[in-house]
Amino acid sequence: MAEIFQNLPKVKYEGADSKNPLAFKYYDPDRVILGKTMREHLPFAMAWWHNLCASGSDMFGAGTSDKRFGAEPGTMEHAKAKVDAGFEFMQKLGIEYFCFHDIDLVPEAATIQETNARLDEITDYILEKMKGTQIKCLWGTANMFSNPRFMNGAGSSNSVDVFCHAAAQIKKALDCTVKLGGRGYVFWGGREGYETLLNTDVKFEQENIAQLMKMAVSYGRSIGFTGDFYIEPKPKEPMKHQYDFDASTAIGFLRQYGLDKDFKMNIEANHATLAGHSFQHDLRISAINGMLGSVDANQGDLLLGWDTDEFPFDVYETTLCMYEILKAGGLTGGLNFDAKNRRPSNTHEDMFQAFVLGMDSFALGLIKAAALIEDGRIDNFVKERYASYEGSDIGKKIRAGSATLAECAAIAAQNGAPASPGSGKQEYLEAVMNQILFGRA
Ligand code: XLS
Ligand code: NI
Ligand code: NI
Repeated sequence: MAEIFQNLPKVKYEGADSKNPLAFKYYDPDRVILGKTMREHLPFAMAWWHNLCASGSDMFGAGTSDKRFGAEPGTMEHAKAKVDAGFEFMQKLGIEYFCFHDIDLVPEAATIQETNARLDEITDYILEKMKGTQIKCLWGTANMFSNPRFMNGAGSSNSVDVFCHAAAQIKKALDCTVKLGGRGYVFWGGREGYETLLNTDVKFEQENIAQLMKMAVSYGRSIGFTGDFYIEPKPKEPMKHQYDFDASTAIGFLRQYGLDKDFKMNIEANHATLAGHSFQHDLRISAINGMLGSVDANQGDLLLGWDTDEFPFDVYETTLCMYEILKAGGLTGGLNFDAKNRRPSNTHEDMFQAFVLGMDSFALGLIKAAALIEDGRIDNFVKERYASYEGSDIGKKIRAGSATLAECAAIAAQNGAPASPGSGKQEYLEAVMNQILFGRA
């Protein structure tokens, strides 16, 4: 097999003093942090679509980067060349997982039967490639948003024919995910939303999405899929409003339709910020509901109102993300770089450097999150902040759910005006964070 990324070496850990642009400064896979190796804490994944398919085109201009990998786009030779490129790339970076949409793997054909035959061929090829490597599938999904048939949605489409087409794609994407040993299966509701309520029956659409998910669970379990299904919340883009707005909304939806045992959240940083939340917020909401499954590890630009899918660079964000993940006891999924190079970063070397940046940002985040936890000042402050509950009989009763309004009112009358609830000390805590992040300057 000819090397595709010639002159791009296997990326190794060289430590924080290295100035080698193709070396890790912080990601040292065998380093143990809080009892587990970095490799175990950070199950990094490559997104097939951004890394192997997207060429940097946007609505103002054509692609800038060459993703032909020696073959003609739109052919099965190209589909295989992408597999070759992807596996070489993952091995050179030490990435152990990949994520895919059905039509990232093969060009869609005129009929479902033909597309499915192509998917059979490519998944055989991928399985063969996986042998003798550490590389595994993190999750699969069906692209139910690019083809014009999905202009009004997939599960939420007004057309039953489109609904059935979506079901067919999910069925096959589940087959492929199971065949490749995927840990999870994702529903990102690309066009499951609306442009105007004037033409939309929201209840009808949401019920249909739930039905489609139920069918997916029942089919997935019948073919031996034991992993988690994930909803990936996003508030808008491409639709004006998307039903899986944020983690809270998606969790409520799953509970309403009895899907919460089979589903968890796949939280994407840039989607959380589009919803007006921080990344940490949606991670926390998922975690406290027992639904933190996987993460789409990217970063948005707060000056832009869309999903810019940048490689993570902000170490405050990666630290707070890893803090939430550590506190939740880890991920059952992984950290998928649903991220793309900026359009002018258009060389193959840039693809490597983007992953070096992303992996190092998360490695640094992990190191710093562990330090925040070991330092204990923040956790202790939070514990102390609520201590009046543990420290009083009425507080214990409220926590246990056995207090009444009358009892609380009697205590309020007896105690008189409450003392100050105490300072929130935000600035102090932010200073602690800076001290942990930057240490000796
Ligand atoms: C788009 C989403 C998408 C999902 C997979 O904004 O992030 O890429 O991760 O369909
Ligand atoms: Ni995503
Ligand atoms: Ni996204």
